[in-house]
Amino acid sequence: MARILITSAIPYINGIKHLGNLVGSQLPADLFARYMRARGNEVMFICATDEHGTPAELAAAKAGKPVAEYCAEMHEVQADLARGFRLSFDHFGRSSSQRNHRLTQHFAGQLADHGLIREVSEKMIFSIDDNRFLPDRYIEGTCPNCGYDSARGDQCDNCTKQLDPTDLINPHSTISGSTNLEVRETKHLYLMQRALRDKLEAWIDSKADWPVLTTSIAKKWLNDGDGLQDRGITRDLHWGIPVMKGDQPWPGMEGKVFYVWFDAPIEYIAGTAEWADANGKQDADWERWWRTDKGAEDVTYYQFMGKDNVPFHTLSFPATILGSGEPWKLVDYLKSFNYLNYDGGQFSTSRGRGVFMDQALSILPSDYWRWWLLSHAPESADSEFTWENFQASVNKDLADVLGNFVSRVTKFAKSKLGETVPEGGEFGPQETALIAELGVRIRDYEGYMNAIEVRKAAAELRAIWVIGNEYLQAAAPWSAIKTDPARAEAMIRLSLNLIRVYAILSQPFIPDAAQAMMAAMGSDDWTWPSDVPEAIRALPAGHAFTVPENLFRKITDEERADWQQRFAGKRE
Ligand code: B3M
Ligand code: ZN
Repeated sequence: MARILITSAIPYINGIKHLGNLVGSQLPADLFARYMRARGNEVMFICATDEHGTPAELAAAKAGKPVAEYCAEMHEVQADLARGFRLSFDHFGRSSSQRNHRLTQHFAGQLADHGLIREVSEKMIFSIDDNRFLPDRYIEGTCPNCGYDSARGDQCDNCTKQLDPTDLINPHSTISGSTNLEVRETKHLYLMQRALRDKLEAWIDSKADWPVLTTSIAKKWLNDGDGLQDRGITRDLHWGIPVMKGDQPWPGMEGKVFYVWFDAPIEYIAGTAEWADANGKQDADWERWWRTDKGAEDVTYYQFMGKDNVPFHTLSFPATILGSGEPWKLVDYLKSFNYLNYDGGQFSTSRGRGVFMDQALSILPSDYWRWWLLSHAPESADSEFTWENFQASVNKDLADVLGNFVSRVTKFAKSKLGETVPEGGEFGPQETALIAELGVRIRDYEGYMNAIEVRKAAAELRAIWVIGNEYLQAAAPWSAIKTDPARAEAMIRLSLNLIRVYAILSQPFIPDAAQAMMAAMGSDDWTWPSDVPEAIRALPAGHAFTVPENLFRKITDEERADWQQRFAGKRE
C-alpha cells in the first residue's frame, strides 16, 4: 500500500467555473484519486477555493457584499458543485483560512531568515477616490502611440505596445472611472528566486518522467533571458493575508497583504491542516503528508493543473519550499493540461460562452459530463467541446455500449432464468478467451491510469466494455437457451459477473453509474479485479441481482440543438 498525496489547482473564488476549468485540474485529479483508492492505496486528496487578490475584491464589490461574506458564500456554491460532480476531495479548504494565514506568514519569515527576501521601493498609481493602489490592468487611458482610447496600463490592445501606466494620456480607474489619480511611492517584498535558480534547475532536471508539456514550460521560464525574475510577493490591497514575518510584525509593511499567488499554493499544505482540524486530528496527522522529517518520506505527491499554472508550480512555489530550508514535500509528478475550447471558439467567463458547472448539472447527470470530458481531456493538444461530439459519445459509449450490455444481460436473465445468478454449465472456450483478453486489457488500463494517460485509459475502458458486447453477440445466450440451457446459464453467470467487474473498473470515471451497477448486482465488494478468473466468479450461483433502471439515456437531436443555442453566449 502506497501513500499518495494529490492536489488540484485551487479554483478562483470569483464565479462558477466552466467545463474547461474542470477538465484541466479538478476532474482528472479526482479520476486519479479514485483509482488510487480503488487499488487499495492511502490517498490524501486536497482542493480549496483561491480567495485572495483583486478579482475577489472586485467580484464582491459587484455583488454588493463585503468580501469576506462573498467568499464564504461562493465557497459553499463551489463546494456544492464539487459534490455534484462527485469530486472526492478529502477536504475542500479555503485559502483565507487561519491555517493558511499562519503557514504563509511562516514561509515568508523563513525566506527572510535565509536572506531570500529583499525590499523594493516602487512608484505606483494611487486612486484617491477608490482609496487604493491600482494594478496596471485597472488603469485605462488613451494610448500615446496610436490614440486608442481604452489602452490598459500594461499594454495597448489596439497597437500591442507595452505600456507603463504613467504613459497613458488621461488615465482613469476602471473601478470607479475616477481620474483623481496620483503617483505614490510604496515598498514591497521580493522573493529572490534568481538566487535559487541552480537548485530549481537541478530539481527540474531530475524529473525525467514528467510530461513534456510540464517540463517545456518550466524550462522556458527558467532559461528565457528574463524568465526567472525575482518576484514581488506583496500587494497594496485590503483583502488578503497580512504581511508578517512569522508571528512578528514586518516593519514598513503595515497594511499590506501577500500576493495571491504567494499564498495560494501554500493552501495545499494548509488545506491538509484544515482537513485535520475538521476531523478532530492532530498536527502530526497532516504533517505526515507534508514533512519528510515527520513521516512524508514515503509519500508520492501528484499535482494537477492547466498549463497556465505550470510556471507557478515548477518555479515560484518550489522556490518558496526550497528557500524555507525546511523539509517540506516537493511535488513528485506534475500533470498539466492544455485548453478545452468551446464550439469553434473559447470558453469565456466574461461573455458567458460555453457550459458552466451549474448549468451542466442542470441538464444532465454528472457521469455524462465526466465521461465526455475525461475521454476528451486536452492532454497532447488543446481539444474542443462540440455538442455533436458530446451527443455521439454519450449515445454510443455510455448508452449503446455500456448501458445496453447491462440492460440486455439483466433483462434476459430475469425473464428466462430468474433473479439469481444461474448455476448450470461450465465456462467453455469462449469464456476462457474473454477472461484472457480481459486480463490483458485490465493490465493496459492499469498502466495508463498509473501513468495518468487519461484519454488512453478512457479508450481502454471503452474497449473493455466493447468486448462484453462482442462476447454476448457471439455467444448468443438467447439461442443457446433453446438447445443447451446449461450453456446459456454459464454465459449469463459470466455476464452478470462482468457487470460487477465493469462497475469496479468504471468507478473512477462514472461513479454514479458504477454504484448503480454494483447495487443491481447485490454486491458491495469493490475488490480490484487483479485476478480476473477469480473476479469473474465472485458472484456465485444463487446470488440475487436486480434489473437496474436504464443507466444512461440518449441525447436527442432536439436537445442538442436547443443546448447549442442556449450556451452560445450571454449567461441568463
Ligand atoms: N486559482 C488559477 C486557476 O484557477 C489559480 C490556481 C491556483 S493553484 C495554487 O486557474
Ligand atoms: Zn496603441
